[in-house]
Amino acid sequence: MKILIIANRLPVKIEREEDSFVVKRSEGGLATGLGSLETDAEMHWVGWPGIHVDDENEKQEITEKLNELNYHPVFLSDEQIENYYEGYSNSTIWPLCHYFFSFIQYKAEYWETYRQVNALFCEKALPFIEDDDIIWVQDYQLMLLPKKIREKKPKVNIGYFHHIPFPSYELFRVLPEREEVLEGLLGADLIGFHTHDYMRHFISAIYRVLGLNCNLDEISLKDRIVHVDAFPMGINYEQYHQAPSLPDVRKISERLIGELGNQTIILSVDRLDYSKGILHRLNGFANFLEHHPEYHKKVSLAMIVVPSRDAVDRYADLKIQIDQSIGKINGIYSTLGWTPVYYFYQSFPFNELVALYDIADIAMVTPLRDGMNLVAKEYLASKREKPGVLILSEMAGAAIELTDAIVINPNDTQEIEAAILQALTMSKKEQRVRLNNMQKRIS
Ligand code: GDG
Repeated sequence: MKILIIANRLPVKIEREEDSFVVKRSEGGLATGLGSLETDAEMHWVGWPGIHVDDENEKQEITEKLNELNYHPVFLSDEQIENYYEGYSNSTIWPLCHYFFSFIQYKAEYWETYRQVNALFCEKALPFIEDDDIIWVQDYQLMLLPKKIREKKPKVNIGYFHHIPFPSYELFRVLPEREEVLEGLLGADLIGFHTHDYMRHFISAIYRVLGLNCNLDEISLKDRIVHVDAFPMGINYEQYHQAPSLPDVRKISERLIGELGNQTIILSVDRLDYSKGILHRLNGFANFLEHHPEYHKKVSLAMIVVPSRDAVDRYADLKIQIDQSIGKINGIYSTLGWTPVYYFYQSFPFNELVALYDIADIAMVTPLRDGMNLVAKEYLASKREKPGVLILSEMAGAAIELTDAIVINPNDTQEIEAAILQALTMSKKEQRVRLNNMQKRIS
């Protein structure tokens, strides 16, 4: 028996360096979460290696490199990336599942290519599948895959996990391909979501679109039963909890503290995405600076935005708006010795990221919608001697578990402003109590 994870992306990406290829870790919640999975079973991955190559020899070279790690690449053409990944996945399904109704784009070629690429993943995975294997399909890019695998391998165990929210039926129903998408998912034996709400929405869509009843958490089909359940995704707690005491991380933390002096640091870490509420957060911080001059030169926001999907117009536009908003805040408030917003449009190595978690007094995680949000959990797990405060959006799946955070509505910039003040004035004792409760929960 082996476990075969099939995801849009492999947990590593291939990059061209001079005349060879190098393997690097990919960022993102899916890679982090599944990378921490501990199992004795042999584990394989099937997914896109994050690079476009046409040359068959180069494909062969990459395949051999990845096969050593039990990774099996699915190569996609530029056109497939454009229509399946940037198109149907990220311009149709992503805005739909994150309640950005007016951002949804419907194009026949998006859907056609999505079907074609799901079939391609099936074709590439089949040679590795044996009847007693566990196949674990990941996320919204591959919703048709469970059914496709089931048709070829009726006996195999198939799980599907949806990493993003599943929207209410009233929104889901707008999708022209709603029936085929749901039927695709029902090819799985077990369908998992982060929260009971997403699960409930899915069950209601199954009933309204396909007319199928769900008995508690079971959907009875003609020949088999599909289970649906909520599995709030966690992190490798010990890895994050121990990391700040590693000598290499300590060195970075000490350097940062030396550079920042006794400024209070509010940390924000997201992929570039309109669902993450980055502009609202900046507005909340700008309001805070406007109304609380007593905190000038004392508090800075360290904002990390990890480049993502910038080939999609919406993302490119968002990047411009973020640049402008930060430019405006720094333009108004900066002094020679104080920068209100430290802005990084780049991804950091793990050690630097946990050093930032370690030294940050406050983390602001305020997505407009988020399936779970692992950054919130990582920040809490990394806290040791020095406590910290988490400001968390009620629209993140994580808010269901992390009730000791300062929970806010991310659309309300006044509430964000008030939360910053509450966090800044919270006693260390209260910070410790809240942190302990949440650490207990996530560990
Ligand atoms: C999707 C769903 C759901 C970020 N910046 C750096 C870096 N990261 C890592 C974080 C974290 C991951 O990326 C981000 O995970 P999130 O969960 O916050 O968000 P998404 O990428 O949108 O993930 C989300 C998740 O899937 C899992 O199901 O929680 O709701 O949208 O692990 O640490 N890692 C490094 N440098 C960075 O600069 N090394």
